[in-house]
Amino acid sequence: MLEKINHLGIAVNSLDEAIPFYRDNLGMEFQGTEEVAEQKVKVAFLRVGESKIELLEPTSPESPVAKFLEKNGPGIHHVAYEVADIEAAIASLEQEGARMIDRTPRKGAHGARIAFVHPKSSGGVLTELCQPGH
Ligand code: CMX
Repeated sequence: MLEKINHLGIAVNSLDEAIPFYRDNLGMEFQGTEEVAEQKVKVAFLRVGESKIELLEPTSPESPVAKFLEKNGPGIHHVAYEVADIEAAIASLEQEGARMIDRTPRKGAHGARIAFVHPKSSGGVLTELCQPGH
């Protein structure tokens, strides 16, 4: 069902302050920024091998990432697994009893279709299914 890790999401207070560490100190390839209105975040992608790091800055106090930062401070927010058929992956997880936050896919960055599994049913790790848009 899962093809690979597509990206790790990392919550940050400011993209401008966080990007230089990943791009300049760690030497990752900066791929640009994008606002994901539906998720109330601005994101930056940095490539590492076949995976990516997604830095997440909230654009509103109601953003799930703003709540996360308030409670935990900056740090790893979610793990995103790539799937070829997101509807099938959601159906399979639900059949196994997982609690989906999104029972139908939403729009993510780069035209991807995404759906989150609730951290309460995935061992405390917010888990994203991600079907690339290309
Ligand atoms: N990882 C692990 N646990 C998390 C978490 C995270 N990222 N975010 C929240 N939780 C935990 C909380 O710690 C809390 O646990 P306790 O009850 O033990 O204290 C529980 O989940 C409920 O959290 P909450 O702070 O009360 O927040 P909400 O219930 O309002 O929302 C969640 C939690 C996961 C349902 C919500 O953040 C959500 O819907 N997330 C999915 C969407 C999202 O995160 N979008 C941003 C990224 C978008 C992108 O990548 O494009």
